[in-house]
Amino acid sequence: MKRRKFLQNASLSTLGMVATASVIGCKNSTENTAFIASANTAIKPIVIATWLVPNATAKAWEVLQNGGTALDAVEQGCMIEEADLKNVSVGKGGLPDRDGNVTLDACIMDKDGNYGAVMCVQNITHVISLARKVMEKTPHVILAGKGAEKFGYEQGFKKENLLTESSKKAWKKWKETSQYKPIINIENHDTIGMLAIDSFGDISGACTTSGLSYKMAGRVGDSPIIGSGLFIDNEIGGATATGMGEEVLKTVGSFLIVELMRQGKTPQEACEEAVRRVVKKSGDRFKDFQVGFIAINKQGETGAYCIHEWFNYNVYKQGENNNYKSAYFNKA
Ligand code: SD4
Repeated sequence: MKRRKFLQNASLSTLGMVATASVIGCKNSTENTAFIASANTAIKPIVIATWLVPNATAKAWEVLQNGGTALDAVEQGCMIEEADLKNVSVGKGGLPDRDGNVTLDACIMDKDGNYGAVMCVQNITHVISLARKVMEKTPHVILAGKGAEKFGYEQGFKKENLLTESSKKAWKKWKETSQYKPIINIENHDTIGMLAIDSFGDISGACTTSGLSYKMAGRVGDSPIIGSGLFIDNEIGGATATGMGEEVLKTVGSFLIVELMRQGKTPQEACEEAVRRVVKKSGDRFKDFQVGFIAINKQGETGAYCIHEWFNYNVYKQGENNNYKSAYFNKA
């Protein structure tokens, strides 16, 4: 409940940046699609990111406005959240696994379909940049754990303690019961997935997270996995996910959305279809987890959909940085 209040207040507090009242007010997917589609056909540059991350989208926008590439924009945008100690789902300050270790996952994908990822990395804050190094400087696409960390130091990344005092306190409190039951919109919240189109019309995307808090040691979610947490096809568009990674992985959600857009669906329709797929596969379990997707197509049209209310996302386009409440599946 606390978190829900925060989201409402936070959305309102960004109203200074929000130009259109209907942005926050949009309740269902039809309204959402109509607004987005009419407002931003063939718009570029543009950046969209999961959750309330106005500083991250502002950074990406700055890069794009200065003629930078979408790849630079998504990397630098994500780095803002990785460095933000208040974001307990990403980078430094991320909540740890059940052994008290902060382990990070990230991936990045460029306009040519190149992809780089790191998973289960400790002691390095900017894993999105490390993922980019894997993509650009190695013959591989994924490095995990100690090997990724070693490569990071070779590339000049700093060794840092990622566990803040407050994360440590939260972990100690959690250990009192050690009950693992991620709470919708709270413990699976704030992973940043970001998609951008630059002024050249090219698309790139990035995704970075500390994963689910109090996960088992070694657990990896959807975020660093191509096609699940992120997928880009520069001919079609891109998609990225947040929420219960195990469920996104089982439907390869981001790839599914891009393929649905290839078949002619709008980003909104594609996100809705992917969420319905996740829900259908889960039987009744969907009541206990959140999954949210955002997507963009080559024309700069965007879409978002989630299972449960209160997923939101930021879009920076035409000089305006807006936070939108996502349409959602579970109206019960
Ligand atoms: C994961 N999808 O590791 C991530 C968690 C997440 O906001 O999205 N948190 O499963």
